[in-house]
Amino acid sequence: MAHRWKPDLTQDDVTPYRAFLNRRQIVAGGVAGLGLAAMGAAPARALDLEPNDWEEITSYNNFYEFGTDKGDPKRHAGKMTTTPWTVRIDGMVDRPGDYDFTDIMERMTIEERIYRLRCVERWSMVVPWNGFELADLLDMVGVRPEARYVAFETLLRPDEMPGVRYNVIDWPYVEGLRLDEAMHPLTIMATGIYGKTIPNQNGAPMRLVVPWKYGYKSIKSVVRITLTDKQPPTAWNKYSAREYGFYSNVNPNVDHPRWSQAFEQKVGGGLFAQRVPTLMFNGYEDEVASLYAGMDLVKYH
Ligand SMILES: Nc1nc2c(c(=O)[nH]1)N[C@H]1C(S)=C(S)[C@@H](COP(=O)(O)O)O[C@H]1N2
Ligand SMILES: [Mo]
Repeated sequence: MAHRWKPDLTQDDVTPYRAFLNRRQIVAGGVAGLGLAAMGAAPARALDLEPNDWEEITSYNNFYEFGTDKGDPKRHAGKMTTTPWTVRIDGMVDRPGDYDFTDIMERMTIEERIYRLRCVERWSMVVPWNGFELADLLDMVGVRPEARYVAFETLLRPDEMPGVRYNVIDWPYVEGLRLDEAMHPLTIMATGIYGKTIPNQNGAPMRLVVPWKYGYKSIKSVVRITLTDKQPPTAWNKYSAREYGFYSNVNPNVDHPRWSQAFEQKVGGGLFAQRVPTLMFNGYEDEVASLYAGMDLVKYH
């Protein structure tokens, strides 16, 4: 890949990485006001990359196909059949078809990516995903030059999904990305957590993860990926366009119409859970801000 993102973080690296950030802070303090500002270097932020534990990640979920309670996905998603699993990849691609999940896995490089996850509801987690870059899958099928967007669709199987009898959203759950967002090296299809197969409640056998966007963009249990030249409809935008835009980049300065997005609370931590400031692009500003250069992030929220 031309611009493969260096997976700088694995579970073993989190502590050394923190030490590195602290060193950067010390260095920054030592030359305050002189070279760094001129070089345009931002002060180092100690990003919280301490992974949540398995229990937290797999029992506090949003997967409305199984119910709207945070515990419903774990309670009910066991019913979902994930083998065999085929993903239809179609639209503006050179090699459209129904791709078997096991064949996809044989061709992809699985990496560990420790990412922050920020739900629009203001809770957050850190998840050690395993997965592959979406760009690699798109390269496998060959994206045609006229494609501009990627549309995604979740499995819809009412007899295995007790939540879909309620018309909370318009099933199937659908999502979409601009092609450059989809090809960005931070964008992955996750197939595991903590080195284990991804549990059904987290979106087995493969789900999108776009760490700089609100969690609802990270669509679970994907069965169809369509390359298109039109901005695709998205589930939460259809529900309320005013509240949920197409872009949905994490942004502490653009409030949800019904609540501030300036702060968040990490799941876990019990009584001591702290409200912490939300970061622009969820802390991935250096990596992704250039995708939105010159865009009005309020209008295109
Ligand atoms: N198909 C589908 N995908 C979905 C959802 C959903 O209800 N259905 N919920 C989204 C929301 S709101 C969030 S915050 C994340 C939660 O992912 P997690 O349960 O793995 O933490 O999944 C997203 N993907
Ligand atoms: Mo969410």
